[in-house]
Amino acid sequence: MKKMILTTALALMTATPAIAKDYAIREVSNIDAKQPYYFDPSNLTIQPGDTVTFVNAQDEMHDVMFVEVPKGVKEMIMSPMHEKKGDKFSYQFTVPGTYKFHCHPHEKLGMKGTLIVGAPSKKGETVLMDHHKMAKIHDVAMKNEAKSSGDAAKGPQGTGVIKSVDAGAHKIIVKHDPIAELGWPVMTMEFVVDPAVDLGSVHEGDKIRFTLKAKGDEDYSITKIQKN
Ligand SMILES: [Cu+2]
Repeated sequence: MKKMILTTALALMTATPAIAKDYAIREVSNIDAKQPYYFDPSNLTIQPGDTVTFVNAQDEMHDVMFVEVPKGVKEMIMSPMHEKKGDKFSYQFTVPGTYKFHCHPHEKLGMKGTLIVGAPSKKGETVLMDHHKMAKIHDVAMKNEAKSSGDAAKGPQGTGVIKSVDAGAHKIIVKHDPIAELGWPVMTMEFVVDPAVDLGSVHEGDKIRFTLKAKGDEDYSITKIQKN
């Protein structure tokens, strides 16, 4: 009898497609609290096809980076830096499993969370998408390049599409293709652009080819942009 009910329930579930839902996770700063920086909620379970929007709750620097994801996820999921209240980043999750994320500026202060899509991943079913590791791969690549060519100024190159241009801050957001040299998968990232590059001639939607320069440990600025 129990089995029959279950079968009926399953049949109903497949006959009626679930309606995709939208969820919000707030990026909270509350310096008076015991835990001054946190995601609210920091643990959330959703269903495949649902969308989560990360929203900055105040004028404060936060971002979200997914550092462990189910194996079927082929891209790095990360937001640009949020600075203003209301800055947000949305992503639709289709691959079931366990996702772990943190805020890069406040990682060491415990600003992190876990998202379950459908059901949790079993051991060995997730992969690390570690930006720190990527930065190390890059450092090695840069050193090797400097050694072999004697020209450290010529940085890694990428291609992508401009998502937005902030001429005032001289920054752009680019959805770039994989950059093998840096071990980067497809990502949407914000980059500071060198003052010498004219941002007046590039616009949202432009396909570009760009050159990167390491700036600190894990940061990169764009030194050259060409339309592709
Ligand atoms: Cu943060």
